[in-house]
Amino acid sequence: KDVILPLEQLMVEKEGYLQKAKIADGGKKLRKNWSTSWIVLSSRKIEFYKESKQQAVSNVKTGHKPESVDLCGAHIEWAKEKSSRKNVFQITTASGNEFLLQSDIDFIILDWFHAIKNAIDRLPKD
Ligand code: I3P
Repeated sequence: KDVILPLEQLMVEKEGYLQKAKIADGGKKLRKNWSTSWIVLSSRKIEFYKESKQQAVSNVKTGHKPESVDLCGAHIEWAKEKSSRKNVFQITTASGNEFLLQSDIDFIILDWFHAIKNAIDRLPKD
């Protein structure tokens, strides 16, 4: 049986490794726990994989799902005060999930910030 995917889901805009900490779920604060995540940005969502890219690809084949974040109505902002680490920004979703993303390498975090901000700005707000 054929699986038909919306075109936008096929359009990966950026992917790579960042440090990630989810700090709220549906508005409820979570204990901060940084870990490396393989991150895939497409036009209206970000997917967070706990594993390496290779592992993520094989897990997709077996139906294992990454954490998916809807960018419609989301906000992005630098979050210097939320961490002792450098180069941290926060994504807050319309559903009240909050994620911190971080890299020690300045150009990497700047590229990600602008790519995600551009994606959010292109989307309808609701
Ligand atoms: C947290 C851990 C995080 C740290 C956080 C600590 O401790 O050290 O790395 O965040 O600081 O509470 P634990 O592992 O015991 O939960 P940063 O690395 O971002 O500073 P915070 O509570 O000030 O956010």
